[in-house]
Amino acid sequence: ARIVFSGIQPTGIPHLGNFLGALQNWTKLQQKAHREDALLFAIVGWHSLTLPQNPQALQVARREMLAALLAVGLDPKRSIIFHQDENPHHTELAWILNCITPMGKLLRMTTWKARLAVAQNARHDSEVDESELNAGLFTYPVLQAADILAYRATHVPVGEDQKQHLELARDIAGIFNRTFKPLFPLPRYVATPTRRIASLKSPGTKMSKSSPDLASRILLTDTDAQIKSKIRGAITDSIQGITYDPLHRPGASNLLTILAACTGAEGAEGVAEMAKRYEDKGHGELKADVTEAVMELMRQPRSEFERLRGEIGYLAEVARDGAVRARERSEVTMREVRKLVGLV
Ligand code: AQP
Repeated sequence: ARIVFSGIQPTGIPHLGNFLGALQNWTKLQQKAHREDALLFAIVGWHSLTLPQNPQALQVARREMLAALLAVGLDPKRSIIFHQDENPHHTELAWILNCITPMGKLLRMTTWKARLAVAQNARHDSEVDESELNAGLFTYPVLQAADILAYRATHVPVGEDQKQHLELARDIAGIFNRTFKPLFPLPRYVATPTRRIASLKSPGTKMSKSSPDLASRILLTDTDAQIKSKIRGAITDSIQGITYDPLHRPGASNLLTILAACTGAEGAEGVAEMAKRYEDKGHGELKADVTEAVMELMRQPRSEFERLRGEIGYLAEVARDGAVRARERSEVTMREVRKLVGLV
């Protein structure tokens, strides 16, 4: 049987990138799962604290992310949907794993290096060094490894931006297994069929919840009019015709990726096929079709989300039940871990 685990940070309303790169895939996995498979989807509040959060906003975002997971079709009867921060086993295991993880491996994480670059840009100062970043950012991937290993997950569906973290989780599992006793299966990366979705405004970077430019992302809550205006304003280029060339034509290529993903034309082949269809067409036509496809895809989850976000009592109930079921499972792992490291 497979044990599937994935997570998302409660850092705001999910966007089209989260939807195509993660959430939609989770729902598909749930549909395809065998009866004996376990599925766990966590809202990872502790991870979100690695960047400054407004406490009131975080409280709302946490609840709304749960509403979003239900709105895209995750079923609390089938999947364990829970708040990471309501299961202390994650931090307990993270500490133990911290103590066997070489610093050198963490220093090589591209997310860590990227955060450093962000800090340098924000301060216009290339002299800013790692010592000024918080330690949580540095050990972020260890907490992520603990999230996965606490359930002895076998399959982890995440966007390709998370692949390096998953490789680290496998490394850490291997170190634990060799140091103590084989306990953790090496979790496998389950690739999303969709390539990373880029920002509509700076298509060289990924679409992100935390970008200050609201026009750079399409939110689950956007109305048809907002979707239309954001796609109309997406940065493209002035080259005639459409080709898929992410390096030289990132904007147009991103629109092709979105269109392919929204219409179920999966993987590189789907995008190539889409590119062929538009080779003699203009950006205007491509944008109009992308708009239609995105509106169509988001319609149902958006209305479900709008309905659920006010159901505070129901959401609390789902969270409570999810946390109990998650803790039951991770307790089994933690009993073994404590015994193996000598903490009994
Ligand atoms: N642009 C993207 N394209 C495809 N997949 C994406 N994911 C995120 N951005 C894209 C996938 O969404 C899942 C949850 O991500 P997360 O909440 O852990 O945060 P993140 O990866 O850091 O994404 P954001 O939206 O950019 O959030 P902030 O701005 O808060 O950091 C992951 O599976 C991720 O791969």
